Amino acid sequence: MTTLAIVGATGAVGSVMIDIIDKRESVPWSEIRLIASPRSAGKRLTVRGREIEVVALSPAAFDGVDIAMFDVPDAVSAEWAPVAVSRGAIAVDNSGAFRMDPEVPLVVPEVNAEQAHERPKGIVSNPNCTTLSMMAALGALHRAFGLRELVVASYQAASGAGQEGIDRLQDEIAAVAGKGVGHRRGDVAEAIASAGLSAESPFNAPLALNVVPFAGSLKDGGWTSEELKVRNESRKILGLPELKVSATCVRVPVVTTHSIAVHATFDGPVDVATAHQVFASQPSIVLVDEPEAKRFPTPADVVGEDPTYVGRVRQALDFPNTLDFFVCGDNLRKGAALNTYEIAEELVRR
Ligand code: 11C
Repeated sequence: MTTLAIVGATGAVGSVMIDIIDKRESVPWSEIRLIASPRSAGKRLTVRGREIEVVALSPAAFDGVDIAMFDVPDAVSAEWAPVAVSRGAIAVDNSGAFRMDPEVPLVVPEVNAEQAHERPKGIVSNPNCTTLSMMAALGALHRAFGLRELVVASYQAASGAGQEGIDRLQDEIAAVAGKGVGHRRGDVAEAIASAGLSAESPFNAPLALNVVPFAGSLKDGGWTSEELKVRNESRKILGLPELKVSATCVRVPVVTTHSIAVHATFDGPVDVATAHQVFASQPSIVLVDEPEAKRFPTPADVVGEDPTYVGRVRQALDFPNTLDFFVCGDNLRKGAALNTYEIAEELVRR
């Protein structure tokens, strides 16, 4: 008898969690409990053909729960994951509240599944969706070649900023469509303003017909929170506390699926053929790398898919120990709901 709770069940990631549970051939849960803010309590959602009423977040909501998956803002997780633990559950948290806590493992099952079982606080963290988009690929390459340095640039989808981000991008696209803008400085912003959209945007600049080299919040030295998460979380997951990492995080007008251009340097010489073998042997990676046929991964081909897609694998011309490649991963699936659920499956497997 194992009870799974989804905290934040009515949110964008919560909905994907339910979709993942629906599509599993079988699940090990005798009960699935849906928990959300009091505003969403009372809604009825169907999971694996059964209607379940959403209950409000409260200490008693965790009674009898074995594993509670959280997808809520950092402050809500910080308060409520320990409550879930005090009521006997293991919390699997997709917020940033505990990721860098040395007593909380940060887990990507393909890379460090065993760490899910050493959790002094009863909490296991799920990484940021940007870090997660490349972790299956990097973990596999690290095992094969020994990772030494990492330089990445992200191409992040609007849904990384939640439903608000999706709505803003769709509204901006509607505002510029058919207007012939994009030829003159400021004409995209003018079209967006003329359509009556607020000057306050989650992206700090027009995203339609544009790219925005800023994701997250500003931190010391001009870095963004997102860039620091990529650095710190990659180090922790790979068990390489001294790994040299430099990231530039960029928002692009894509609804869902983050992409990353990776420049990864290893302990010794690397070649494309061996890297292809490494990628092809990973069940959670799909290799799409046929440059002559112009076949490579793009977010439009990957959205809604569970695996990480890898392509454009090249041995860097001036860096014998370095591979350049491009990854795409659905930021709501492997980047959030799927990895969280895979951690829950790993926990129950033990
Ligand atoms: C984005 N990666 O694309 C972020 C969203 O730390 O879990 C996820 C933030 C986090 O905006």
